[in-house]
Amino acid sequence: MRIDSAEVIVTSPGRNYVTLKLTTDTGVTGLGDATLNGRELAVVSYLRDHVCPQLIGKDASRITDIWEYLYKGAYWRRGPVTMTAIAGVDCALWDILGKATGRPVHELLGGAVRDGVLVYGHANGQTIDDVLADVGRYLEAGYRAIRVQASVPGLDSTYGIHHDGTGHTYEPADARYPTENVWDSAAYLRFAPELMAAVRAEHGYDFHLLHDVHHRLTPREAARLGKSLEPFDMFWIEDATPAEDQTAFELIRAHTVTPLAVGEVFNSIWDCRHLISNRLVDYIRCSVSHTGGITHLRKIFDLAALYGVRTGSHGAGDLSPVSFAAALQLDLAVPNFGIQEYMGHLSPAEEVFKTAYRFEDGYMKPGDRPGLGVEIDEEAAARYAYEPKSLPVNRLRDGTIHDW
Ligand code: GCO
Ligand code: MG
Repeated sequence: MRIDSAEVIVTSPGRNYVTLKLTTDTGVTGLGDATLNGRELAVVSYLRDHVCPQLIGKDASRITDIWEYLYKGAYWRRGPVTMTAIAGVDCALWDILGKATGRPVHELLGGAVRDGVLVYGHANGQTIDDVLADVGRYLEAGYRAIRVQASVPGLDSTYGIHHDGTGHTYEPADARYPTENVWDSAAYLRFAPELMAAVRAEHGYDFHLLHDVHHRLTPREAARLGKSLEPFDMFWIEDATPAEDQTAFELIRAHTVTPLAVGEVFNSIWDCRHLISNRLVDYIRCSVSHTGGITHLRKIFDLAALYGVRTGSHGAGDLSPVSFAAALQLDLAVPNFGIQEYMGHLSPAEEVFKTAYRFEDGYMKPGDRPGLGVEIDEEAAARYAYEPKSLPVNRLRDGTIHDW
């Protein structure tokens, strides 16, 4: 079973998605998500110009060998562009192996160790009342875990607060030049406990409550946040501080028992090793698409298992349904699974990507289609042309660029 063609499909059904499609000489096709939000075309070039030509003629069932070939063979290792490109190839190869053997990928990974994948949805709003109503909608829909974000009073706009009435939230998809948000950590630190208190007072404690800080605090501020949220029994606080400064987590850990999650911007096991082996985080949030695919993410999850760290993969709307399907296959098969983010996709994406997974009673079931369980409608994909989009930039009140 040799790789006969390798095509990169760029489509923008609501968000920009980059999909690698591999086809074998036996006519089996495999899909992998290679979307690097806001920097999509860098991966398109990496694949089209450098990787795709080298794949032709290779034995598609030698997944690990191809992974090593692309990682070690390029000389330049790691980094989001490289690891997203490799992820696209890796997931497409697992998809092919599944289809060729007639098995869903989780069976090839050792089989399901649970019946469904616990997912969390995104509730948010401009005011606490809006948030309370949104949390109510998620509970009504059967969610057992909910991430809660709200606009910080006194700030004109807060990243990630947007509700289009579909029950899903999406990050702003702006044009080439990013919008600029103003941030104030002191205002946020005063507000966050008030928000979580209101959520627990209104909806009780019988569901998991999560919150994302988007890397905005100093270690000391993050410690204070964790401590102030302890009464609200958080499932986690995510990305409390910029994660490249890894010893910072020692300070946070020393002051709070609120669980910590990190890793959506990581791209290899080397980014995770210190935090995991020193037990500085509770959940590792790497995604299949930005961390070298199923093959590499499995290694990260196995390392995490040694230290009692659980998984909590990134699953924002800027990861395509192909990525989400791949995440579910792995989530189902790893013993130390914790939770999976599920932001959902805008309806045009459902025209382009035909998925088999379904939400049931708080859990996601990947279904038993062979491979990853996703097909792409290329005609539909062609109707949604690529448009450059950027995430917003974050500045302090005095104009200083801030972390996010
Ligand atoms: C999350 C993420 C998103 C990111 C987005 C950036 O936890 O879902 O933090 O909100 O901002 O994926 O591309
Ligand atoms: Mg996040």
